[in-house]
Amino acid sequence: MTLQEIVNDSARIVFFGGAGVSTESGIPDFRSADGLYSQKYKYPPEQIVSHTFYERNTEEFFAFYRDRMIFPNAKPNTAHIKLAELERSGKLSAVITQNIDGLHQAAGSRNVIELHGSVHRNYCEKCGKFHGLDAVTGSTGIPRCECGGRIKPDVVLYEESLNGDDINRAVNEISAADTLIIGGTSLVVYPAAGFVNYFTGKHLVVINKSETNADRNAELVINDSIGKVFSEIHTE
Ligand code: CNA
Repeated sequence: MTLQEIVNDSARIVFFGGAGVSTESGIPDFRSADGLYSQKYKYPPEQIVSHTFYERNTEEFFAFYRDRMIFPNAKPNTAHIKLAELERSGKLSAVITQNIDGLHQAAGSRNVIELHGSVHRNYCEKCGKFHGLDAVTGSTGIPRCECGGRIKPDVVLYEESLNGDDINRAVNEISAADTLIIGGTSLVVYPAAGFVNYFTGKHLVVINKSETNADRNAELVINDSIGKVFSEIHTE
């Protein structure tokens, strides 16, 4: 079956995605050749985005975070827009993303499970008050709350655990899906990557530029740009 035929045959699609969904919006991923992991920093990026690094080198964490992880001007691309259309047409029940950029909501998707949090939510470690993205973009050094506390982005760093409600929602959505489309993810970051194993539905599709662990179980594997692939999908 083609992707279009699979979409036509589905009533409850779940999309599970990662950083590759947003590269066509100008946000670099981690593991592509031009991704953050192949760029040179004083510390390896995977170390910088860890809880230990955040605690020990907070200023350097924020320098990297502001420079390489926040893209306030990025716009949703065709993949984000088509996924929102599929939800509106009643075919798609949830988008589960490892991304922190908020572009699915910007495109109009409503049921979005952000397994790794969002750059748009930030909270004071002292008084708990929530702040928007401007608390980070509009400050220098370590962002501070009015109360003097440190403001931490509500994103899941390496060594930190995922939110339990998000895990339950993701597992429930994937278990209830008739079609799971995995796209733009290397599928190597756990526990998120393991959630796709809860799928027991009809059609498993992978759309990713490079190989993934899910390929061998998939009915259809498309090694192409996700924006291009989604631009060819018609919603009914
Ligand atoms: P990753 O490990 O960087 O993998 C991305 C995958 O997408 C790779 O396999 C690429 O081949 C593939 N890819 C890249 N561009 C495209 C494209 N246009 N079309 C199809 N495939 C493409 O990223 P994962 O999401 O798997 O890793 C998980 C990390 C990355 C999560 O914790 C994220 O929070 C984190 N991250 C998020 C963002 C964001 O929010 N936009 C950006 C960078 C990193």
